[in-house]
Amino acid sequence: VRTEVALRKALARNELTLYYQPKVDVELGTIVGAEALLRWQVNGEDVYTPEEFVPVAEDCGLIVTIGEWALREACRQAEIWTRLYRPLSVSVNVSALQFQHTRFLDSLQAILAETKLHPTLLELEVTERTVMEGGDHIVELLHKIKALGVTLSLDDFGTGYCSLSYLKHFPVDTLKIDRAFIRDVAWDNDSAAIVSAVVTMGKGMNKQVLAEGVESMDQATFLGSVGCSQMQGFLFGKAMPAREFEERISVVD
Ligand code: G
Ligand code: G
Ligand code: MN
Ligand code: NA
Repeated sequence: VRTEVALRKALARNELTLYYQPKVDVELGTIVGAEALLRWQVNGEDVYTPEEFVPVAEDCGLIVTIGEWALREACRQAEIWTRLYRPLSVSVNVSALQFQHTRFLDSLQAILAETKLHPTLLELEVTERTVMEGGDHIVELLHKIKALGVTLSLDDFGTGYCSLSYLKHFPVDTLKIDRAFIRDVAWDNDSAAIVSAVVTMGKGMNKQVLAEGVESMDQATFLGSVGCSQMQGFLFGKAMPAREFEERISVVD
């Protein structure tokens, strides 16, 4: 029953929660932030994965409400962690539909004001597809978001269908290299060449580069050797409940 009705009920019953996956900087040797990821749970058990229910929410438009909730919740949480421990950034995935909604910028500003999270500690993750299909006003919107101090990352970088030239036009701060490229990086020459080139390109363009899906030390070592120090993946931690993430940051690491 992956329907709109079921999703609405889930929202009303507070069955949607956010998990947090650590983002680390291996040069600094610390967790620098987290990516907030939606979970639909009943009694602590996942009922549907985000791959299953996010597309449904997108189709019926509920992603606007859900996305706004997730944004507020992630900001609220990051502000608490920053106040209790140290500055930690939070990355929130934003769907195309949510992004294109007329009230997105207003709601973003309202959430920042309400939660008092320093805007530079919020990163919005958009996909190549979202920016490509967004039309001319997307560039303007991205600039307005950046004017608030909020940072932008291109999620699943390299898997979209667009040309590199768009990178010149979209003011994103970070490239998140898709885990499909990281998977084989320790032994496959082509993957290694692509990743190395993306890191060089990103740095040349004054962007941060983060590798997703890092699962092994071999992968992390390779990434370090080509100058990519920001990583996310099972090697450092899966997405976890807020309380568990807080335990990770509250110990000196
Ligand atoms: O958490 P992973 O565990 O399974 O997430 C799967 C996918 O679901 C992610 O790639 C991401 O694109 C999407 N997703 C997770 N959380 C959110 C969210 O808050 N908003 C949107 N739009 N997508 C999300
Ligand atoms: O598309 P997006 O990157 O926003 O979503 C992240 C997805 O990647 C989530 O589904 C998350 O569970 C998954 N993921 C995160 N780290 C790893 C990893 O190290 N290996 C694999 N296979 N998947 C991961
Ligand atoms: Mn993401
Ligand atoms: Na991704």
